[in-house]
Amino acid sequence: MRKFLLTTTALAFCAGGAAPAFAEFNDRTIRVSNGINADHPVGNGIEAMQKCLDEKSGGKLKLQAFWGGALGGDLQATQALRSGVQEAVVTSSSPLVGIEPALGVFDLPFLFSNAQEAYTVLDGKFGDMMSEKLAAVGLVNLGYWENGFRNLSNSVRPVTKWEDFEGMKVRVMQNNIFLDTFQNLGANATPMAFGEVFSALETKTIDAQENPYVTIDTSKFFEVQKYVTETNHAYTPFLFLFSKAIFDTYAPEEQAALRECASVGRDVERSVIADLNKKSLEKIKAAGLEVNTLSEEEQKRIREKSMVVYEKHKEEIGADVVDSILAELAAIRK
Ligand code: TK8
Repeated sequence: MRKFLLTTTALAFCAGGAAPAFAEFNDRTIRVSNGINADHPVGNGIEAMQKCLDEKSGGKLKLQAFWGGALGGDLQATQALRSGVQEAVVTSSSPLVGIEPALGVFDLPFLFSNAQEAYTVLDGKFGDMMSEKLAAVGLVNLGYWENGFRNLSNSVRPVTKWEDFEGMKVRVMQNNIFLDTFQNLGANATPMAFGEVFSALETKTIDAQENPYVTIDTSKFFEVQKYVTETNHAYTPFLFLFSKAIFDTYAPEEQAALRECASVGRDVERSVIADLNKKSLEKIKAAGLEVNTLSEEEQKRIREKSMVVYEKHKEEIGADVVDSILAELAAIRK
C-alpha cells in the first residue's frame, strides 16, 4: 500500500511540476508573404506579433516574413494557402474577390469616411461575418490589418477635378469594382498585379496608380511619379490570412496564440501607419512631387458620380452584405 502511494505521488509529480514548459507548442516556422516592403508598417506589426508569440510559445512559433512579393503576389500567395503549401500572407482583400465575392464590399468607393469607422466595422460583427465566409474557402482570417486610405499618383498632370482623370492610364488592383470606379471617372483603368506597378510606371506603360502614402513611400513610387492627389477614394484593409488546411493541424493553444498575437501586431501596425502617413507625405513632397487636394465641392462631385458603382456591383457582392455594412455605418454615424 505504502509503495503504491509513493509511486502514484511520483507519477503525479512527473505529470505536473516536471512537465516541460510550453509542451502544447511545437517548433514551427510560419512563412508570411507580403507584396509590400519590409519598411512598411506591416514590418513593425510582424515584429510585435513575433514578440508576443515568443512570450506565449517560449520561442517555438517563429514567423518568417518574405517581402516585396518574393513568394508571389497577393492572389498567388493566397491560393498557396488554400492548397496548404504556404502558411500565411498579409494581402489586400481586393484581388481576392474571385475567391470570395463578398470581399468586394470593401472596394466600394468612399465607403468608410475615417479610419475609426473602418476599425469599428472590421473588428466587430461585420468583420467576423466576413471571416466566416473566408473560412468556408479555406482561409483563416487572423485579423484586419491596415492598408489604408488610397490616394492617386501620376506622371502626367495635376488632378484636381474629375475631368482630369480623362484618358489617364491608371493601374488598378485586379478587381472589377476598382476598374469600374476609375472607368466611370473617365480614366483608362488597367488591372495589374502590385509587383508589376513600379516598372510599369517607370516605362510609362501606365501613367498613374493609387495607394496609401505609406506605400507610395515604401515602394518608392515617388521616384517615378510627378503628382499626387489626396483622393481618399477608398479604404482597403489588409487581411492576415492563414492556411486553414495547416491551421487545423495546430494545437488549440497554438491557434489561440496566433489569433491573440495577430491582434497585437495589428494594433501596432495601425498606430505606426497613423504616424508614418504624415512623414511619408513629407518625403513624397521632398522628392519633388506636387501634392494636390480636392476642394470640398469637387470631393462631393466625385463621390456622387461614383455612387453608380454601388448599384452596379450590389448583386455580385451580395445585397445582404452591402445592406448590412451600410446599416452598420449608419448606426455608427448617428
Ligand atoms: C501589396 C498590395 C498593395 C495593394 C495594391 O501586395 O495592390 O495596390 O494596395 O498593398 O496588397
